[in-house]
Amino acid sequence: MLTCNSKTVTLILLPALLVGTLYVYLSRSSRFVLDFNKLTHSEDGSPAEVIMTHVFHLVAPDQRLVDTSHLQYKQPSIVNGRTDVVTVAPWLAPIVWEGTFNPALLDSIYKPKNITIAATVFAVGKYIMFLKKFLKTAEDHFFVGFKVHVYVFTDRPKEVPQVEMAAGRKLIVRPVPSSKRWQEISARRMEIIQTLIEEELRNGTDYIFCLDVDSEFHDRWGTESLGGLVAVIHPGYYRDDRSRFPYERRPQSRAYVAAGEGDFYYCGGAFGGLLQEVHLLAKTCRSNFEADAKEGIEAAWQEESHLNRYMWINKPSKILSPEYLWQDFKARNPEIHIVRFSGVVKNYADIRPNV
Ligand code: UD2
Repeated sequence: MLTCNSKTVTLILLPALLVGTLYVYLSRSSRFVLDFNKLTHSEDGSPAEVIMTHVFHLVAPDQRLVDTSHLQYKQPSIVNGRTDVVTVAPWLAPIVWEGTFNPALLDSIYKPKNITIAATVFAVGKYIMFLKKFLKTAEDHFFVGFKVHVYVFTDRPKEVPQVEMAAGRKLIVRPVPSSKRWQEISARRMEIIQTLIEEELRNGTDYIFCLDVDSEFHDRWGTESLGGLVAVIHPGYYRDDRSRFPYERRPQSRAYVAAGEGDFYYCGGAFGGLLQEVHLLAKTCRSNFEADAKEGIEAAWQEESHLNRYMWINKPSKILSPEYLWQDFKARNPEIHIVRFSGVVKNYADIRPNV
């Protein structure tokens, strides 16, 4: 039997208390130091080392400990819900549609984690004209109430509009060179995102989303979109047979997807997830794009083709429905109850440096 004398306290209880405190601290903190050197990947980009994180540990705050009011929310059901759409992928990743999640519940889970979300957006050449609306509408709908750092990459830093931002949210402008080819502007984003993560974000940001600038937010885009590797289903092809997806079809390219293969067609204009997952994606797509270029091949849809190949091999852990990137010129299909983010109508001949 253990008697509690001073020797017992020093030898057993004190170390146990220290270990216990450390465990609670580590399991509560949502952030951890990243060691990018440890993250290796195969030719396809599949991580050789499994990325484990307690960010997936979702703890609903115990309201009795916080204050007296309990968060009241609708009882979840496993027999009533959306029946017009598929809400889970064959590898059991959720597909997020309006009506499949409770925003207040999710926000109450993520709020105590004190997370920071980075967003990257490129506004090179005439695309600067889209930036103001993008930034203003992001203030109204993108992770409202959370710490958001928007990184704008542009060759026209002086033309970046002043947009009032709420406390905890900020805009960071980074100059990038212009280019005579839109394909290059679009494709170089992977390299710049990889470098941004390595050089600036690694110890202060939890999640990152990479978004097209010629788009506006119309409704909530929030904590329901958080996940390890997050892909958005392209609005143009989600009702089509995969033989019609515009994957890269030449086997010489590292973005190649053969006929009869592939899951969904994902957008190049919106993707994200945990910092280290997006780092691996950007690094892999960049190196495959550059290796292709050395052999004189440019994939059909540049980085979007490489992203689609990557997401086929590395299945996204959360999939966002086309609500998360619609296109203004498209009539809304009945399953689209809400358009959250949508590409504006644009005349390519007027805004791109080459056609
Ligand atoms: C699709 C994708 C886009 C990209 C491209 C293939 C969607 C909705 N869009 O859009 O992400 O994969 O196909 O390359 O999935 N940009 C500039 N200046 C330029 C040209 C492009 O800043 O002169 C940036 C800008 O942030 C723009 C993005 O690159 O939003 C994509 O270019 P785009 O909008 O012209 O490509 P698009 O509409 O063909």
